[in-house]
Amino acid sequence: MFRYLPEQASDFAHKVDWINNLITDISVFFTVAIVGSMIAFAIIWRKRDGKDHETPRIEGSHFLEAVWTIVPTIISIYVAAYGYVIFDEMRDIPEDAPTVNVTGQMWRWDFLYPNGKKTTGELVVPVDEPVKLLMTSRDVLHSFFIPAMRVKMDVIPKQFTSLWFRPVKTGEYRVFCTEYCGRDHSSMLASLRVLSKADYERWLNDRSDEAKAARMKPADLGKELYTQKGCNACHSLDGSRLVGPSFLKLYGKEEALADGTTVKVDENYLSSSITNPNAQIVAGFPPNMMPSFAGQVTDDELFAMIEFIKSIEEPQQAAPAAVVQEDAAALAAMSPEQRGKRIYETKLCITCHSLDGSPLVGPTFKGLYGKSGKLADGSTYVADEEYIRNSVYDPASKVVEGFAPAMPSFQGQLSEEDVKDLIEFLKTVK
Ligand code: HEC
Ligand code: HEC
Ligand SMILES: [Cu+2]
Repeated sequence: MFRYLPEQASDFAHKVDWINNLITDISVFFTVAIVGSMIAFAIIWRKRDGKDHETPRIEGSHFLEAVWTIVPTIISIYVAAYGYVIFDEMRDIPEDAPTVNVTGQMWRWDFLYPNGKKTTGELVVPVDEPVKLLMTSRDVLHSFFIPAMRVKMDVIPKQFTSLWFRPVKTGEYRVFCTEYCGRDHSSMLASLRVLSKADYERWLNDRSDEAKAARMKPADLGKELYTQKGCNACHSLDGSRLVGPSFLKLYGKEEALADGTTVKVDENYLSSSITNPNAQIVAGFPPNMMPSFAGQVTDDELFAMIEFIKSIEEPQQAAPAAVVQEDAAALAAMSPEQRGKRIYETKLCITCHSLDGSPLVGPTFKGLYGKSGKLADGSTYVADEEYIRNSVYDPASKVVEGFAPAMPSFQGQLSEEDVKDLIEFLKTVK
């Protein structure tokens, strides 16, 4: 009964589960026994035929008292001792275990292997061999948790903590950050891949990706980073306005800032825009929108991104957004509502429009379709298909009362078909 623990993938797992299941069973047994007799007694000895009966005087029973003291004591000591034995085993790291370095930071996990290979978001280990993780954090407290291995440990800035485990079967498992560390804590995930020894050796010694990155020109690496780090969601390469300004011809220009000053866009300005975006806000753009990349990019990567931005002299086809990248066949197979939902999620509508009724930067989409409302100029409108189409292509022409005209136009970014799909989706958001 009550066997809900995840897959057992390390040799700790069955021991941890055994004691966990024992504690659960004992707790269930005593809960049922105690609460059950309470209820039974309350029914059997309830006040009958409206008469009060005198409560009998009962002297204590040494025998019973001894039983209910000694039995729980033995159980507790057993649980504590067994728990300590397993804990001790978990803390006793085999000397010969190869060490993988783990660094946590909002919101990713980086891994460094004994031969210098690096990965992000994926830990790869061989089966049947002990592996030690030596962990630290670049920013705040995190906690590294692999449920299938039954191990977890705090990850602390400026300090090393460690854990070890021995996987007993190959496969893919989830890794969580299990200590609340900020806004996107829940997406601080990684996967653990356990490979056969031969596959692991082959994987570890395959350094072709790094060699490729090391051979790349900084501007080319910057271009990869532009999509990898998600800058493409907010910055176009063709001059069009997304959430943030386009990178086209940005380098060298006189940029007007929100505080009325201007600044010449040079390497220092670009670098501070990336690592401290709120220090200088571009005129006409919202503050607090761009996440800071301080600590999230290495010096080499920062240099590469600056070189990339400098190279955008001609309009370029921005790297295709997620919707476009998706297999055309898969998109065609979706219903219009599903496609509309994808657009909502991938075209940033989600950052400004909620589905649950709460106002964000823009009004909520909940119950939007068909509702009537008021515009900033005092006139009223009904949110029909034409109105929504117009809001997407020309948001500034009709601004909803109580909201800033902060919505970017999606003219040229969303086709008429896309807008139809979006409307189908909006109809379902009641
Ligand atoms: C969620 C949207 C968003 C993401 C993601 C984003 N930015 Fe921004 N970025 C903005 C906004 C909005 C502004 C304008 C307001 C400001 O200056 O902070 C901006 C401004 C900038 C500027 C100054 C532009 C100018 O015209 O002066 C640079 C440079 C920049 N971002 C680089 C980057 C890089 C590089 C990345 C990826 C590593 C990135 N941004 C990711 C929203 C974003
Ligand atoms: C940067 C924030 C932002 C993004 C991104 C954004 N919007 Fe908006 N949107 C707003 C704001 C602010 C308003 C209210 C002011 C106005 O009407 O222009 C608004 C208004 C609207 C309205 C009218 C709502 C009403 O209650 O009448 C519709 C429809 C709409 N947006 C659709 C979209 C769609 C579809 C997307 C994605 C393709 C999107 N928006 C992306 C900020 C945004
Ligand atoms: Cu975390």
